[in-house]
Amino acid sequence: MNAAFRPVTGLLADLPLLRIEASGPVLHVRLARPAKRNALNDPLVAQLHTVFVNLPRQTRALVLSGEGEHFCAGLDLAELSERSVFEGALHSRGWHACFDAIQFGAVPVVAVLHGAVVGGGLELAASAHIRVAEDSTFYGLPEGQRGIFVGGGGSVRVPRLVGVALMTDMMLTGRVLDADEGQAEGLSRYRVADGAGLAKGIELATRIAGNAPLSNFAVLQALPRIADMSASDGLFVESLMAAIAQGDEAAKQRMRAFLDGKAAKVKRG
Ligand code: 1HE
Repeated sequence: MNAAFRPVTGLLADLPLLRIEASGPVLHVRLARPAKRNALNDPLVAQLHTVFVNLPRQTRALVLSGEGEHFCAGLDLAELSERSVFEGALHSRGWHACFDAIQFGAVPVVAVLHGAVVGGGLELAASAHIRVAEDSTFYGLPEGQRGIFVGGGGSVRVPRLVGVALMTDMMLTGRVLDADEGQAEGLSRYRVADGAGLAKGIELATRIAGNAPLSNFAVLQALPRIADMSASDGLFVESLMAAIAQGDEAAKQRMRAFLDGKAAKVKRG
């Protein structure tokens, strides 16, 4: 773990199911319920939501990971049997509020995945903007086998990553994808060895945090919405977003720096 990361103070220090540390503009949020494989019970979802609507002012990028052997075992099944139909709808809407706060929040989120990324754990991972997967990662949607349906935005976000056909297969047959299959199908963008995920996630988040905040905001807010629009509407919204971004002082400074030979060139990867 990078020595520069320090526990946060204030409101975010008081969330017992999460472990939260900051290093300058990068916030690292760990699901910290390893005895239950980071299964998402109501308090954990509420605490996650609290983080994303109360980010420290200096935060520019966030790394999300899970403590223990697994990223997240999904919905806490112990809570499920007690719920009425109406409570089930409200519960799902609560997850939507939390995961929307992640996807459409103020800063880009890099999820570092290992072990089980299943059910609601995959829905959570899908609400992040970039996913890094270690060798041990495996993905499943056992909702079909549990007699339920996705309720944390999975039916909206997962097909946008892997297509409806693969999600249908995973839900109907219980098919589990390993880390390489997940990478090939688009569930992760980066594949690393076991134990290397956090360093990669922090490296990416640090790079992202160096972008102009309004550029990152445009990527997070405009890109997914434009993808859902007609081409004509999308092009119009793109023009507006481009005009707003280029008018920002950060953009002007960065363009001047390049023209003055003070900014990095684009290099081969
Ligand atoms: C849990 C949960 C959970 C573990 N809810 N308690 N999700 C699932 O169907 C996945 C269910 N879990 C598993 O398949 C396995 O636990 C794992 C593959 C994730 C991990 O296996 P393993 O061998 O490392 O751990 P374990 O021994 O199975 O579990 C350790 C403890 O965590 C044990 O509790 P203990 O008190 O006996 O020690 C488990 O009961 C507990 N545990 N997973 C509650 N999910 C809004 S809709 C979303 C719908 C869904 O997410 S459906 C998918 C639910």
